[in-house]
Amino acid sequence: MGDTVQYNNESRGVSRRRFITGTGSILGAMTLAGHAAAAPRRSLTAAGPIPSGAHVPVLVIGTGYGGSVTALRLAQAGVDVQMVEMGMAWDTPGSDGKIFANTTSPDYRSFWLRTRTKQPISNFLGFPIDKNVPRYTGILDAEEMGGIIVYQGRGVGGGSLVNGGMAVTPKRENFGAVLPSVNADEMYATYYPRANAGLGVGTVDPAWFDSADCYQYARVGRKQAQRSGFPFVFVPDVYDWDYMEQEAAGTVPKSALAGEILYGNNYGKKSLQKTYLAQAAATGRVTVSPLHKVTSVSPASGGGYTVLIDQINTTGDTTATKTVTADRVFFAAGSVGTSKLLVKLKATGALPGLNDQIGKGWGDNGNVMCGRANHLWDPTGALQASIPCGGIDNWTAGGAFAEVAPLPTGIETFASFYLSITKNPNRAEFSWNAGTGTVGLNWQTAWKQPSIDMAKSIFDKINAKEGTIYRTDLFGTYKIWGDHLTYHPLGGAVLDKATDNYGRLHGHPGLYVIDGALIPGNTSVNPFVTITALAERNIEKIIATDL
Ligand code: FAE
Repeated sequence: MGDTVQYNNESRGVSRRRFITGTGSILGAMTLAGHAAAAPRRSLTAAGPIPSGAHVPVLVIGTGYGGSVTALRLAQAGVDVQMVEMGMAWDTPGSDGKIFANTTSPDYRSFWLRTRTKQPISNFLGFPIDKNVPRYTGILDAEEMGGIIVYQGRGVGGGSLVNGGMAVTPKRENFGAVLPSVNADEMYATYYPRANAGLGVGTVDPAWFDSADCYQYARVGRKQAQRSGFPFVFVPDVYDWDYMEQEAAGTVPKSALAGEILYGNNYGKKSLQKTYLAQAAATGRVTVSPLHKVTSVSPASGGGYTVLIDQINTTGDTTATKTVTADRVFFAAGSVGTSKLLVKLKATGALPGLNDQIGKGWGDNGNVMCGRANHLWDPTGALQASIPCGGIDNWTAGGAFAEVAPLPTGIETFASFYLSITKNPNRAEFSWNAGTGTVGLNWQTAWKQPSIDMAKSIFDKINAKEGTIYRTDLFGTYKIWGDHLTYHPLGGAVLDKATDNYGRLHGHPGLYVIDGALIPGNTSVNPFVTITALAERNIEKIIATDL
C-alpha cells in the first residue's frame, strides 16, 4: 500500500469504506446516504408542470446540487418550493428497458439537442469516434463557448446525473484560496460534514481495491505514481461501494462495471435523485417542472418577481410560454446557466440593479486530460470500473491533482488515463452580444497552457521514470492534451462580489445565487462537495434571516 492515504482529513486512517457522517451537524442522525436508505418517494413531478399565471413563494431555477440543497432545506422549514428544470425527469426507461444509455453506445438519450455526438475523448487509435444521433433533449450538454467546450448535466439532478461522483473535500490548507470570504472553521466543522452526509459519500474498501480486476488500471496508476515519488490518494465517491462489489461478484445488474458514466448510471450511483431530491420529495412541499427553461426574471409590479418560462418538447421546440410570479427566486442553473441568465438580464435592463461583477471570475477548475502508453508488462485491464477512486496529489509542489481515470473501452489498451485539476490562474468573463442576442465567454484555448505545464509536473516525471510516452491518439491525430474542455465550470456570479457573502444578489432583494457560479473558478479538487457545502451554509443563513 506504500503511502496510499485517504484524501480528506475526515476519512484518513479509515481502513474500511465509511460513510462520512455529519459529526456535530443537526443532520448527524439523519440517514441520507443511498438508495437503500432513501425516504419513501413521492414523485416530484406528480403535481404536473407549473401553470401560467401561478404565484409561488419560492422558485428555484435548476435541480443540480445548489438547487437540490435549497429545495430540501426550504421545504423542511415549511416553505413550498417550485423547481424549474430545462432537462428531462429521467424517470422512465427507454425501449431497451434502461433509463440511461451506455458510454460505449451513445444514442438519442446521450446529448442535449445535437445531431452528432461530441464525446470528450473524440478519437481512438487516431480515428474519430463521434457518430450521428437523433436530436433530443439528452442528458449531457457539450456547450461550445468559443475557446472551450463546457460539459454539463441536463435533467432533474443536474450534473449528478452524468458525473463520476468523485466527492472530494478540499484540503483545509487550500480552502482560503477557494472561498476567501468564507469562515473555514464553520465550513469544516459543520457544512462539509453536512454535505458529505447528505450526498452519501464513501470510499472504496482498500482491501477489495487491491484484489478487484476492475481497478487494475488504478493500481497501475498507484504503482507508477509512487515509483516517481508522488502520493496516491484514495478519493471518496457517492457510488454505492457495496453495490460495486456485488457487480464484481456478478450478483446484481452492472452499472460501473458495464462502463456507465457520461450518459447516466442505471444502478449504483447515488445521484441527487436518490439523496437530496428524494428527501425533498418526501416533504411533499417540492414540485419540479422538467422541460421548462427560465428565460427572464424581472421585478413584478406588485412585489416579487415575474419569471418567464419556455416549456419545451424533446426536440427542443417551445410548446408554451408561461408567466409566473415568485416572491423569491434562487438561481441554481449552474455556473454557465446562472451567469448567462444574469448577464442577459442585466444587459437588457430586466434586472438593472445588478452590479458590474455579474459575469466575471469564471474558471475551468484547471481541467486538462491526457493519456500515457504503458509497456506490455503493465496492462491496465479490459474491465475497468467507470468510477475513479484515486488520484495523484502534486498540488502544493506542482499545482496539479490528477485523477487516475478509467478508459472503459472493454478491451486491453495498455493506456493510463488522467483528468488533472490544476491551479490555472486564468479567469474569463461572460458578456452580452446585442447583435445576436446571446451571451458569450471570452475564454481562449491558449489559456490552458498553465494547466498543461502543471500536469506535466506529474506525467513528464512518470514517463521518464517508466520509460514511457504520452498517448497521442485520444484527442485527435498526434495530439497529447485534452485542452479543449472542462467538466467543472465555476464562477460568473462570485460570492461577496456579485452577491453578498451569502449569495444575495446586490440590487434586488429576494434574488439569490446558490450554485457553482458563486465559486471563483477553482476548488483545488472536484467541485460538487464544495458547491453543496456552500449551499448548505448559505441557505441556513437565508432561512434564519430572510424568511
Ligand atoms: P448543475 O448541477 O449543473 O445544475 C444546474 C441545472 O440547471 C441543470 O440541471 C440544468 O439543466 C439546469 N438549468 C440550466 N439553465 C436553466 C434554465 N435557464 N432554466 C431551467 N433550468 C436550467 O449546477 N464534480 C465532482 O465534484 N466530481 C466528479 O466526479 C465530477 N465529474 C463530472 C463529470 C462530468 C462528465 C461532468 C459534466 C461534470 C462533473 N463534475 C464533477 C462537475 C459537477 O457535476 C458540477 O460541478 C455540478 O453539477 C455543478 O452543480 P451546480 O448546482 O452548480
